[in-house]
Amino acid sequence: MAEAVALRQEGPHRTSHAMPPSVRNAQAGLRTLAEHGVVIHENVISDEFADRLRNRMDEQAYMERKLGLGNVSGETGASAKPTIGRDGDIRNAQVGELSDPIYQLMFSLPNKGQVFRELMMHETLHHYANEHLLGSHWTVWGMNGIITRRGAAEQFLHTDTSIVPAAMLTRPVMINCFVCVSDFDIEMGPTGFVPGSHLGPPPRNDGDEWTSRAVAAARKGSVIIWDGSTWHGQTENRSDKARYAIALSFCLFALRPGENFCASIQDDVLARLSEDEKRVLGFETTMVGAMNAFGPRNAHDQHHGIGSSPAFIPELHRD
Ligand SMILES: O=C(O)CCC(=O)C(=O)O
Ligand SMILES: [Fe+2]
Repeated sequence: MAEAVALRQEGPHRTSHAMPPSVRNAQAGLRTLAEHGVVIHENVISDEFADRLRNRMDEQAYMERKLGLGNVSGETGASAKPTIGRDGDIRNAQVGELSDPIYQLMFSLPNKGQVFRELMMHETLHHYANEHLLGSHWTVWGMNGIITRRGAAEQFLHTDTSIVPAAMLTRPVMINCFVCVSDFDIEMGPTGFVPGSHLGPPPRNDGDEWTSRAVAAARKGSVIIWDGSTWHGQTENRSDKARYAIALSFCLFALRPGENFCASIQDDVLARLSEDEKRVLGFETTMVGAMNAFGPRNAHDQHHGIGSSPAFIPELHRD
């Protein structure tokens, strides 16, 4: 047992040979994604944009720790066990915990800065969602920031669609656009993949969660795009450089998004969202197929779907 743990931390499951070739245009990227379930699209965002994202991540991460609100962990963060639906032993930072953690996760980035909302609206990423999800109406599933440093361990392989019954996974339902805000050197714990696994069943977690994985080494500004059903997991960070990533994923509108933005967008953020941003976050209401109707919670509430009446209509009586 001790030996197995040591082996995992060494990362015996890595191979850098089997990733499909990287691309620089979406047409090639979509073909690769359909065939292999994963593709690296280089140079999607500029260095300047990546640096703005990184600065905002750094400040937000620092303040979340300072206030005791940060989700941090030691080396087993997001790797502790192959328990579907849980993130390992992630805990809240102690108030004033200012040292750089091995692993920090920030949920709900659309609530945490304009620069994240700018990324959320990126045309190339929307193009991938439109095409890979076969033209179906989609919404943001989640948008999280992940920072790993030396010591972050290899994560069990998993799929992001484990919430969807496997029998329903007969076509793409989710796409993850994993934005490399820093370089993803081979030693920095880039995400590892089992190419082609999106076409087969999910892991059984009987040991197959440690199947050999191809490592997606990438440059800052690249986006690693995968089908939600592709087996993947972070590899160990054995470098002195921090790995910064933003996981921006989109799912069919017919699924309930992981971060339920219609419920969780903060009031002052909602007041500043454009109609397009609201649409992408799932606030659109349409009578054709996807009702998603929800009205205001009181006469002055702005928290309601767009595209239908914002009237506040409580239970009414004649007298
Ligand atoms: O941090 C990583 O490399 C993988 C993260 C992940 O599994 C995800 O965002 O779904
Ligand atoms: Fe994942």
